[in-house]
Amino acid sequence: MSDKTLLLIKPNAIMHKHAGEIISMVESQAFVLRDIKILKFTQELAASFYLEHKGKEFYDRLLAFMCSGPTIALLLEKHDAVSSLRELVGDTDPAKRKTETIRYRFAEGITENAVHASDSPEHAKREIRLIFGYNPT
Ligand code: 3AN
Repeated sequence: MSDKTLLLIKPNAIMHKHAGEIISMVESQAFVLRDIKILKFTQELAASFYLEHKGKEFYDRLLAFMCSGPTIALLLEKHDAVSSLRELVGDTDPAKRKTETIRYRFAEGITENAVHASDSPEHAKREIRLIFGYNPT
């Protein structure tokens, strides 16, 4: 089934002018771009987005980083979009990232990791609603 997911191109990737290359990598894997938005995370939006990480050791660092500059949000569609995009993005753990992934090429560590991709269809729906303000159809 064709479904939708969310990709965030994070502030460090935009600062280093990697947004174009990241979008090219996504397009080359046959994702269809359904919506796009540039935004700057506020503390409130970042806190809602990363609610599940509240209280973790890296939480404050993560929120400060996400609010440090602009982010580009992409609403993407493809067969098995969530798992396909997670594969292209690469692992959370830098040591486990495969060479052909976005994070292998552009992440600068575990927090400043260039991109976010929704990790389940349920989270994709919630995150798309938070960022774009509507429910994906
Ligand atoms: P992913 O984005 O790979 O799904 P999550 O959802 O576990 O990873 O974590 C959300 C974000 O929090 C990560 N993208 C990363 O920026 C940051 N993060 C996760 N784990 C750590 C950690 N151990 N130390 C620092 N930052 C982390």
